[in-house]
Amino acid sequence: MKRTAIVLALAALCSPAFGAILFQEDFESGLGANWAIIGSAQVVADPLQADNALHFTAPGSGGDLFSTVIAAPAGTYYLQFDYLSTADISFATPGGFVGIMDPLETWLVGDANYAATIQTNAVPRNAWQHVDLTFSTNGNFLLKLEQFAGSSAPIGTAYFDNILITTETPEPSTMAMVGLALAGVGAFRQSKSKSKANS
Ligand SMILES: [Ca+2]
Ligand SMILES: [Ca+2]
Repeated sequence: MKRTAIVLALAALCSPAFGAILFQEDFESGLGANWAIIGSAQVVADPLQADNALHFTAPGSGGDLFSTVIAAPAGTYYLQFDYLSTADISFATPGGFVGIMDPLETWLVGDANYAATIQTNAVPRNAWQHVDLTFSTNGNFLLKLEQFAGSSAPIGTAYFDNILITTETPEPSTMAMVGLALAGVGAFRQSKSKSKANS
């Protein structure tokens, strides 16, 4: 029994699942209940795929599209989304920025000052790219997106799709695993010697 319990505990620690979904948006139902302030954001036909995506019809600064409150205890979470610039490569900065407010403003994705970069001349054009990062929040937060007013690309050429925020699944800590294993071996030996004494 003890061995089974240890195996189950280790399996739970090693689970590759993303954990709980906090926020999910594929823009197939317009800008519905997920969004509190819409600004210049519009859902349009994905220029490369047979579904819908998001773009902006006016430059933003400080955020253009704001989500409703995403309930979350303080901690670290995963953000992933797809990003496309249809601006010609001669426009050095394609414009996409993504941030949170918890309630303080933190830009997570943008130019080289942020955790992930989608605002440089190295961003591929006319191809969706997957962006994926971890971030921390002090508690409940809003997600916000824009095509930055300071970028060089023509407005409307920065697209977003398939936004997903999930709870972090921590890597199994080696020390925790060693501790569990030792505790399990100890318990197993104890019950073995008890059953010997009883026989
Ligand atoms: Ca979509
Ligand atoms: Ca798409």
